[in-house]
Amino acid sequence: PQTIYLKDYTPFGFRIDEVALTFRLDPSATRVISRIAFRPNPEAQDRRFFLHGEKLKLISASIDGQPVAPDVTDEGLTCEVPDTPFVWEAEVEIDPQANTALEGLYMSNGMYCTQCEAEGFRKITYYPDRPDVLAPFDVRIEGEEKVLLSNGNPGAQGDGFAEWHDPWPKPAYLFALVAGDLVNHPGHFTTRSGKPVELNVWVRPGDENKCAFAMESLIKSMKWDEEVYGREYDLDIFNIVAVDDFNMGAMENKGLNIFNSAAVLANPATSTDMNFERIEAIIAHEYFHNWTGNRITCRDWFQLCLKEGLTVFRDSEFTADMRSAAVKRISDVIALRARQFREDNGPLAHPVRPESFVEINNFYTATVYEKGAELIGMLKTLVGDEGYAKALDLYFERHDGDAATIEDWLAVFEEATGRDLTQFMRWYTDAGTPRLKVTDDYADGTYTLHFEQSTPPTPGQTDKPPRVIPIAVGLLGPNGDEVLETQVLEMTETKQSFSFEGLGAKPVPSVLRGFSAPVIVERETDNAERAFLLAHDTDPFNKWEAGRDLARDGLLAMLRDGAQPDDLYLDAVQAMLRDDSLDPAFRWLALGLPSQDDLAQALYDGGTTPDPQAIWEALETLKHARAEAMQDLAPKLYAQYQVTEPYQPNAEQSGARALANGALGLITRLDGGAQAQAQYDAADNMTQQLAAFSCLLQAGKGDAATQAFYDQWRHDRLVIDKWFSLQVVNAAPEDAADVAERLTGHPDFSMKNPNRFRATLGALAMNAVGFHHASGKGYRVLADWLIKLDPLNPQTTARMCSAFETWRRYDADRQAKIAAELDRILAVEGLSRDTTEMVSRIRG
Ligand code: B3K
Ligand code: ZN
Repeated sequence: PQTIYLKDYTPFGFRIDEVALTFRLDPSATRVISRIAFRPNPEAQDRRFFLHGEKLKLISASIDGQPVAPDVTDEGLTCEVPDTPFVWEAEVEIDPQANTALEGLYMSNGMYCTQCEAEGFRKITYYPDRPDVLAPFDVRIEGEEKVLLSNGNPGAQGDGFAEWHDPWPKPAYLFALVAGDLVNHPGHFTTRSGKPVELNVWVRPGDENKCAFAMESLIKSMKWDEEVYGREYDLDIFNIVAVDDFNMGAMENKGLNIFNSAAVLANPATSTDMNFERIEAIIAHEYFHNWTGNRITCRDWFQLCLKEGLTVFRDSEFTADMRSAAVKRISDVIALRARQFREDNGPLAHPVRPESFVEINNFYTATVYEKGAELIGMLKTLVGDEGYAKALDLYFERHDGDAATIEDWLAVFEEATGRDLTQFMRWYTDAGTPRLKVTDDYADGTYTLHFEQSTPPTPGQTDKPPRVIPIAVGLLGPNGDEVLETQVLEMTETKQSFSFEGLGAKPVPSVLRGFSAPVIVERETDNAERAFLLAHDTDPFNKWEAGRDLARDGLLAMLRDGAQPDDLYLDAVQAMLRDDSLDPAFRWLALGLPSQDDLAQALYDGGTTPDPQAIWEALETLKHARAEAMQDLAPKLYAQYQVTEPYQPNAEQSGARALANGALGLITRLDGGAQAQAQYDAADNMTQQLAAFSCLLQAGKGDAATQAFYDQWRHDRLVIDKWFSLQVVNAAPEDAADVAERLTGHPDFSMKNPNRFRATLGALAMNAVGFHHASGKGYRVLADWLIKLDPLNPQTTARMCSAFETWRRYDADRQAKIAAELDRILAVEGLSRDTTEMVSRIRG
């Protein structure tokens, strides 16, 4: 397969003034008729007329009305064209029903839908399928379906057809079409300049009662983007559609966002608090793309973080405003460490702006998205709120309608704030997670913090010059009072020291407050200091972090030296749980323990080969010790945080439920599941029901609930996904692979539905101890199913290969077993480009 390089970018030889598309829908033989007005691009050297096209049957083509016979390959076509403006017309035939890759035009439960980002439009018709070619689109859909949707504003509609006009020039990846017998949940919004906008959430009949929350979230997002970023919506209508078979969460097509039904449908009976929060965030994310992604798009796919990093940052600000900022920050960092640090410290490490790729779909990663968002957060910290607002205004003003680059993005910050961001660019170009060593000293009232940064080599990059790191620091006096409020230190050198004068005693430092940079802090400290910070730090992130470090170091001591659970940790966590002045959601987060994967990485970094079984046992031992230490406290918390008001998926209620369910976990370890069964039987919302079900499964008392749950919910695909997933995630270490394999034989299992596939096989990878079971069964079952899925759906297959990305950490036996599975996958004849690239990179 061919590698594409950033350095080879050249503009397309032509510009497009207008695109007109007609779709004659048919499940197995849809006709797509295109009429495209091209003219030579004065800024391009290369005038070769190449149009992408894959899996298309070309029926006819003409230029200015004269039939032509282009040279057609598997990837597209070339043709002689005039050097003056001309009109290209073509008719192609495609087969949506046979499209199991879920890219291009496909069918899901009888409805037509599309997914074009990144390079799916070329499976719809011949086109320069690249993000820097922008055009207004006119679309006519002919079909029997009741609802026929595309981008932009509605035009003529009649029996069996509908027309749409999108006035905003857009790249083909933002094209969308939906046709089906759908029903809508309507809504309405008036923009701040008084423009009315019609809103709809379109679903299959039967799902009407799961739309209200998405609509509320959309309206909140529209308002927030006006108030915080000054961005108004720009069409007469905004449609959201729920689709069952979808490779990812959702897609920001102009005026017609398409969502995985799991990322939009919700009601209290079927969705958990976490589902609601995620839906609110994804609705916001896709909506925010209207400006950061659609009005200003990317010049090429290497610039993906330009839209994704910024939009993730914007949606996290939105959630912080709608809910608790501290809880959102902590949750984001937990996720960043679990997914991005894992990626950045393994064979798949790549820069936030990669320099090459084989299959772009493999680069929709935690690095591009979540680390990309961290970079925006650092920029904001470095230039301040006002500088950030000025830079963003300039960005929207200058680049509206453009396909822009990271250079353009940084230039607006430089101009708006007068700062030189040359060194900051390294965050975009250099892969790897910096380590930040911290030491300190104190003499004669002066306290000094010494920092040293270094970044381990990553694939293809050995040299890692120092980066600019914003380090937010506060100091606490010996009595716990803050003696220095948060200050941002700007580290630019490999080694750098910062002094603070006039201190009466040696302070305790609170370093990297709010997780001000995506780095790993290395500081030799003791548990007493951590307990002190946990009790006194005013920064909620670092307060949480102190508790997390205590737990982690205690677990590492258990694993390395056979230590007992640490009393200091047990006391500290109880003190915190008892502190009613703290947000329940925060306390629930502080009750959380490092994951098996976190511990494996920490051991590996410290030079010890992690043993997955031992890690799991240490966690079990600690969880049991906690349950015993808290046998009085847990039932009290459980009772205190029962929500008696009618269910609301808001931050306040969900925090209370999370804490009560955390307490239920502790109780279950001692009562064998009695309380969990009682909660299961009484539950009137999915949050309570699912938490109880999990506890029962963990206690080995889940058989009755497993049957009851299935009988109750068999009609609801999204709930049954949870049923598949929980059984695998909570299976005992030696059973996990068998449970997953058994469930693949269940009549409700389907390889064609990515949600169900992930709920079963993705869940196996989430059960770390089960996946890494010494027998190698976990590896084998996953590899078997990836091999089966690849010919149907390469994109989802390739993504799921990352389950193997940490393989080099483990012992020789496990490494050999994983290597054999990776080789078995690579040896498959006709393996997709997506999976070939992923597995080769992982294998190294
Ligand atoms: N932009 C899409 C992701 C497209 C993924 C293509 N493999 C959703 C989002 O980030 O909002
Ligand atoms: Zn996005």
